[in-house]
Amino acid sequence: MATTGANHMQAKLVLLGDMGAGKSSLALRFVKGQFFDYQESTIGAAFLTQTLAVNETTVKFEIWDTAGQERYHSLAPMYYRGAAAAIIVYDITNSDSFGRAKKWVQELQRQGNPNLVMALAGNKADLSSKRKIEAEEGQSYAEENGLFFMETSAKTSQNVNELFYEIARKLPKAQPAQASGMSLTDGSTSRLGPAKSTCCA
Ligand SMILES: Nc1nc2c(ncn2[C@@H]2O[C@H](COP(=O)(O)OP(=O)(O)OP(=O)(O)O)[C@@H](O)[C@H]2O)c(=O)[nH]1
Ligand SMILES: [Mg+2]
Repeated sequence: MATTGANHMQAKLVLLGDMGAGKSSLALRFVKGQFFDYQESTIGAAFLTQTLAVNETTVKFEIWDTAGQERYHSLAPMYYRGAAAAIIVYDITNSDSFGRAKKWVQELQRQGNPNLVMALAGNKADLSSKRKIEAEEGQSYAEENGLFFMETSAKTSQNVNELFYEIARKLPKAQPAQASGMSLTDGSTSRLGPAKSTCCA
């Protein structure tokens, strides 16, 4: 089919959240379709890219996977400054990580970028027997603060692609093609076939 009218956009996206919440695992699942039970804690930050096709638009995500350890906190503004989107990640089995997520939301709100698309991800949804934070709690916090919410699992892939697609759909478009409808289908399967991926972490 003709590609006339296709738009291409780049979007800087930052992953923020407590150490161990699963930021790197979500990025790795999304970009490479991989998961490691023993994912190393990030030092500084890692950079990855992934391109998605949504409607008539191709979105290249430039993903900054930040380090959650407190000693790296002061670096965070370098990564969220100028970002089009932020995913704030907590671990549903860890109440402290939910508290830390709220702190990140507040910090981003203080930056006052009204166009920032913010998502709250309650990760490790596969560990339901160890759950400390109910989905309703994440959902209502997100609603009160203008974020959208999903529970995810980097381990099982649950909602990982969906999270990034939803962000892509919410990004302000220079030329909106259609109101809705993704070009890739079946959100229940793990492989949606992203257009291209690179990683230089
Ligand atoms: N069961 C389960 N384990 C997960 C999931 N996501 C991440 N993990 C595990 O949780 C641990 C921490 O994951 P990371 O992705 O390194 O977390 P992080 O947020 O990047 O941590 P920092 O880089 O230290 O900020 C690793 O052992 C992962 O295997 C998930 O969805 N389910
Ligand atoms: Mg990490």
